[in-house]
Amino acid sequence: MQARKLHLSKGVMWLALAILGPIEVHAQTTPDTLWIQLNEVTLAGDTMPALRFCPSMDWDTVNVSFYVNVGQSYEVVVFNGDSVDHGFELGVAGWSAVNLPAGESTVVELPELLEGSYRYGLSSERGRVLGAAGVIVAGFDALPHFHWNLGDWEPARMWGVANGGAVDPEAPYVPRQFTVNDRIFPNTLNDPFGHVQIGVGTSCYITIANQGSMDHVLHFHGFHVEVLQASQHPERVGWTKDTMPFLQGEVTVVRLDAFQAGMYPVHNHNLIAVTNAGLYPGGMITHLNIAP
Ligand SMILES: [Cu+2]
Repeated sequence: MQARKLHLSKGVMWLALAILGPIEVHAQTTPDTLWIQLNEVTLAGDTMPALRFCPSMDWDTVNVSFYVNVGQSYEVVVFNGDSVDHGFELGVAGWSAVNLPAGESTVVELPELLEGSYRYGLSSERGRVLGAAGVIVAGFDALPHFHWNLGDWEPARMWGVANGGAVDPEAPYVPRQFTVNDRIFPNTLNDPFGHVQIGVGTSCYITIANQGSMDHVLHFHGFHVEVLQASQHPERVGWTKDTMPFLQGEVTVVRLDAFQAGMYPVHNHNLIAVTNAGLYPGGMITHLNIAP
């Protein structure tokens, strides 16, 4: 049973590794508090302003994604560490953004959810462009469950927004960095939540959330996966495919049945998105590592 392990601090994790052997961590249990923090990230030489939902007061470059139980509501405290007000957004019908005043903690009541994966984030342009967004997974916990938050980043546009500007809708959008869970390849292979590592003859779920400002398309090598959820393409549920597009904001859940061992890439089919600042290979690439 690999899903639903507690998030552990690095020190505790290493201690646990020394005593118990490897622990697989795929997502966090429901947090009591989310900390919105403003800082900077550097990817392949580009330094950019960044907003993240962090699991503690400490800055973290990776947004929190977490599990909830199906049909259970939760109160989560959201601290807005940014200098401007934000709204807490959740990708469920009828949700209206919860106001998060700057510098304050606000209790957000997460509703009872049906089995599925849901995008959460900030409602403002600043919040979206600076990348504060993750997923909440309800159910789908009978198998290991990995997640891929897809992101695209144009540093000049981000600095403009961070300094109080607005995105020019007429300006061409030319991102230089492309991420899975806020990491570029090959660092995607160091991601316990995103790097699929399971044994041959076993299965897992993968949540794929397009958190970016453009549409994306992924190609799986080695396997066709079954679509269990596609928030903007309900007709795809039940399809078995190796290539799939994801509209902006779309959240998809697939099931992978690992019938053969080996190392198989999954990559963006748009070749600019498999580069780091123009250099190939990079960006939105991860691997399916299926142990014999
Ligand atoms: Cu391919």
